[in-house]
Amino acid sequence: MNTTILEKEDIQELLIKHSQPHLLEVWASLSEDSKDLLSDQIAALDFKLISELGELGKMMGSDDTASSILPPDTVTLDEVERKSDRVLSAISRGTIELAAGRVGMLLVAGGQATRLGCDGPKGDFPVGPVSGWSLFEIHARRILALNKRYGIRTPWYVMTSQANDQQTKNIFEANDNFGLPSEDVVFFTQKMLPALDLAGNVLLKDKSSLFLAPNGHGGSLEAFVSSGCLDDAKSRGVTTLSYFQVDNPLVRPADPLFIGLHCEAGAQMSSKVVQKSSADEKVGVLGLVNGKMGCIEYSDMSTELLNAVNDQGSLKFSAGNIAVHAISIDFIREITDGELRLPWHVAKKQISCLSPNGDQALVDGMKFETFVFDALGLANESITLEVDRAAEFAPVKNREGNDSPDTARAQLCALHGRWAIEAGLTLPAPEEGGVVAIEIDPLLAEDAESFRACLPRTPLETDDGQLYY
Ligand code: UD2
Repeated sequence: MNTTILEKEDIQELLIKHSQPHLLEVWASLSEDSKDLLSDQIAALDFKLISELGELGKMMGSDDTASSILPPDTVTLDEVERKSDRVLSAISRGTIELAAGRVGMLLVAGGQATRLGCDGPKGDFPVGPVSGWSLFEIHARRILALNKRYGIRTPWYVMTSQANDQQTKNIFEANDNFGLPSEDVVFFTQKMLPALDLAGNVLLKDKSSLFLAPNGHGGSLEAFVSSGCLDDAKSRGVTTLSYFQVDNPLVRPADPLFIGLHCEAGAQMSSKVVQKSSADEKVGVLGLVNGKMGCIEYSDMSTELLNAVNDQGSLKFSAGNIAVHAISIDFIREITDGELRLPWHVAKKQISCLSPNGDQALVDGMKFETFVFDALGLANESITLEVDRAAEFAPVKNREGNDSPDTARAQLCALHGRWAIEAGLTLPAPEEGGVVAIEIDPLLAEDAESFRACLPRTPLETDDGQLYY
């Protein structure tokens, strides 16, 4: 877009009015083309919000919200394994909701995968231990399986950010949407926000662009509505969204029990949790914060709170958030009607940007995000379901070590190996590192029971008496 001379004068006025003088200094030294590029970005800024965020960042000290947290009321793994009446009834309700096509999928994939350090979108990262399938492909195969199971067409809403939108679309296109009809894969983008220095000045990435970062996965709710996805979902008869993150290859977005519990309770937003593996595991914990359901991020918890124990001597705050939610469509409409005000979270970090003296440098700065789990506090009803970590949570966060592609692959192999053994199969010898390379296609089975059911009833016998299928 070409900015007219008048518009450029407006931009200068705007910058003076909103006390961003450093941008003016850069402005004076720019070529006309660079001015065009930068002025488009400046014109799109919400200066009122930027000034609020700058003030918030300056005030931010240690967070004390966590002092009034209580453990949530949870549907425990024990109850699920006992198959209580509530659990059985929820499974049949969830099956009805899924089979009727009333559940849509919402994937958040707008993050920057900084810790994993991959170039493109995280979803393109190969994690299938045998297949080499990417995270996107594994998720897609689960949705394909759901469609196949019930003869339905499930819409998959994929949230990207400006930083990875085109790349993500290219990957889906190059892979024929992983077998899903293109009309059923709907992309939408979240908003971006400028990063600020500690004094509240907008940072520049380079001379002709601002340093912009995605506004957090809390931005998915507003963007889902403003992009038209909510209307699209309604027109397809979707009443519940199954929300999940791109980084967990074991996520079960079409879990009848979870969907059923949520619907039977008339809940607006529900969550799955796992028992935290240790006090310092980097997951948020679900809890009642000042009487309302919420999630306290690990970085916001004091050491005392992280290590607090209950009467039985185990971790008091152990409901680890795996970022899987069921969200009702009407709830999203209701909370976004008017301005959705989720609390801002400030991350103070060193940001590689254009320093005031015009060099590329690391500057102490602030990024701002909202988190989707803060909407839990707006729900009148919310279910928290505890699930088996080994079966449903293998996050890919870091390049190596904990929560890395290697640990996720090993966990997939271990889980699928267990399904195979439970179905009476004999596993091949483990490879180096003790991992048996085995992977079960989500299109074939979603758990041990469905895997057993898809095998032929009678095993065959080899000459030496071994059974095989
Ligand atoms: C998140 C949770 C944490 C725990 C953990 C489980 C937050 C703040 N914390 O930790 O409590 O549940 O996950 O795995 O969420 N994303 C966007 N847009 C954004 C930012 C993130 O789409 O602006 C997506 C991102 O692509 C990813 C997900 O949100 O799929 C999580 O982001 P993260 O990796 O930054 O969150 P993390 O690991 O700190």
